[in-house]
Amino acid sequence: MWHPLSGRAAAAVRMESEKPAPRAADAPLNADDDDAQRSTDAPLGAPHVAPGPLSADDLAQFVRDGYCLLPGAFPRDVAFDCRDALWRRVGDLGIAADDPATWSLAPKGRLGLQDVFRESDLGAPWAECWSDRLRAALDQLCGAGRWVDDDALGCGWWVVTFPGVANAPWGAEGSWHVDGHGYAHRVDSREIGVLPIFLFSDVAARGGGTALAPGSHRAVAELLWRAGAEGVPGPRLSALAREALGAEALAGDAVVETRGRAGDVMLTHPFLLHARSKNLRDVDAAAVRFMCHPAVRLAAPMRVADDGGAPSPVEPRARRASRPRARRRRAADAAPAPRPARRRERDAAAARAGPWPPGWS
Ligand SMILES: O=C(O)CCC(=O)C(=O)O
Repeated sequence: MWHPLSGRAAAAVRMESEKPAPRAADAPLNADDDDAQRSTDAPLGAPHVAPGPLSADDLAQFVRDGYCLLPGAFPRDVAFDCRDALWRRVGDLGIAADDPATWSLAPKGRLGLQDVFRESDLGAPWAECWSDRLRAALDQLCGAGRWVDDDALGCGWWVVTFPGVANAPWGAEGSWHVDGHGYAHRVDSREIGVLPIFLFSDVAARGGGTALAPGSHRAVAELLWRAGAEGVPGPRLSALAREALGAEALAGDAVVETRGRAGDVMLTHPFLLHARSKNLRDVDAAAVRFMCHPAVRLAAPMRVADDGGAPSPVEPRARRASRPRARRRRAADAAPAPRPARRRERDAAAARAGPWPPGWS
């Protein structure tokens, strides 16, 4: 059988900011409705979801925090077969599992390998990562038939993190970001519906598991509501989200580490801020962290449920202001006001609103 990792040229080493955008999606719905004041802090609803491996608590956690772990998402021996193949791949760079002295060839103790192994051109072990169990969980999160299950699904964008390089204390090391650097994000974007984080090695505490900012997906949804149809380019969205959340939300105990066993998948919301983290484990080949974060695309734009709606867990919650409140707001806007006072109000409102780009409401 053709082996995907054999005979390749020197590894392309990239970091997440250079990841290619997921395949472009059709133009999304216009989320900018001037008749509605929407907010994403609505109480959590109870979406109708298909039965599957995720429990009601898992689904509630996904809606509330933006992630949940699917243990045993794919077979553990498949994970280790993939890891062995990846060790052979990094062998192209002169890095060997049994020779920690070679690990320093990875700049700053990490490698980003751009290879993507797709079902269409690979057999085992890669295809087996997209197991029935994982697919059933994606049905629960997105709705059956609402995510793109085609032969473009793959495993790739490997981030390998070596122990023995970073210094304590543990924390995020890379920049906090949402994935999807190459397109303008909208609240109903379909380029990424779920971002699964595949574990190909056991990842213990302080072992370099992707750092997650719980609940940040709701802040990002709020930013996207404000942006409306124009959307926000990925890097700008990440910067705005970091600013809106503040440093405290992205440090210390506020941060959650992705931990688990080889074969687990951490299912994350596409709006969740995440970052690389330090691998502070002992120098041991078993502690070298192998993960990948491929995007699962949606088959249709995100739906946004209003009162009484039943979106899937990935879809943003929205709440319409009552019509009387919207009317009051319009009436207040229409009332004449002394110009200087109005200007002062606007300035104060702009200062409260934060560093939005020009044209944002
Ligand atoms: O290596 C990690 O844990 C994070 C990688 C990441 O954020 C990405 O590839 O987008």
